[in-house]
Amino acid sequence: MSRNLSVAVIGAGRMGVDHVQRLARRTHGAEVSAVVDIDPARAAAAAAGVPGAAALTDIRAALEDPRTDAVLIATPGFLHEDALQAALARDIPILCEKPLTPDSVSAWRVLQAEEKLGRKRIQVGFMRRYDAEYAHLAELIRSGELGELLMLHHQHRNPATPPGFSNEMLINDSVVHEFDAVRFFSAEEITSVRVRTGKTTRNAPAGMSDPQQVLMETTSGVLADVEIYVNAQYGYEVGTQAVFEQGVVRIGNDAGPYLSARGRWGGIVLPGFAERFSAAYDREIQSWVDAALQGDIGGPSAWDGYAAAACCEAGVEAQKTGRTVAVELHEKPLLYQS
Ligand code: ISE
Repeated sequence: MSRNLSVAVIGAGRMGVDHVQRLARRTHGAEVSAVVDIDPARAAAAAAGVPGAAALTDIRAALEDPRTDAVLIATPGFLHEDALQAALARDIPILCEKPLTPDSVSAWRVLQAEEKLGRKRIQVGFMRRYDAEYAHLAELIRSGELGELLMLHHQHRNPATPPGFSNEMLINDSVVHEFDAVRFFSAEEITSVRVRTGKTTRNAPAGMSDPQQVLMETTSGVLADVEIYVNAQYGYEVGTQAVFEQGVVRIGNDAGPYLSARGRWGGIVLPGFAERFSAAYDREIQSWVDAALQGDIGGPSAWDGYAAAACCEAGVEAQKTGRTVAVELHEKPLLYQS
């Protein structure tokens, strides 16, 4: 394909608007063919000022447009399956914001539809894999330079949560990133999840336990724990300590620059995920466009999205019961074994 990849962005909420600007202004080889949203005013506002971008209210109109080469799905997770099935029917490249779908059963239906095409078409929006520190840690693990990976300690702190954010969303919307991170770092499946709740911050909404501790184990016995704290107040901080046979690696502390002034010193803490992972989102979308222009797809696959959905289901059950819950997965289809 000599020309730009012409992308229809589905969903004009916060992530959709962000991706429209990213594709139009910061991604080489891409342009926006349409912005689709059920609210015509939101679609028009998101498409405004973007050359060639039509404002539509129906994904099928975007898919029927011969200009559309690919779709980026940024609607709420419960709308993903319909959009994915429609885009797979067009057999075009798809970037689907996490989650692939909200549950493993619907995720498995999407995998079966993709498998029928005989090739991968879906990349799932686990953008942390494109964070420079995450990529460096993954390379260190693969190199074996520090011996075997033994444990992973994650801190995932949000300053506050939007209205309606629930206990379940701590798992499905937030810890889903650590489920993917542990699978990415260990290159293994997660076999069990346990969730512990304890003393709760007064800054959490009624009924929410915050912070929570999520414990997981992988196929070879790597132990991972996540402090998920979504009303931490002070800022947005996502860090990981990886423990090896011959060393420990720490990533995610926004060092700054360190400032010494007015009798104080310290680094900076960013206000939110959009700032902390801005470069990762850019790399993620550039990587997806580059691959799509070559007729390929890389990055987190629909299998990764399905496995994360299964981990979330186990996590929510563990959160509700206090028990350690096994993660149940189908056998991995051949398409996803390479
Ligand atoms: C949010 O939806 C995200 O995806 C952020 O990356 C994550 O840090 C946050 O906890 C989620 O609520």
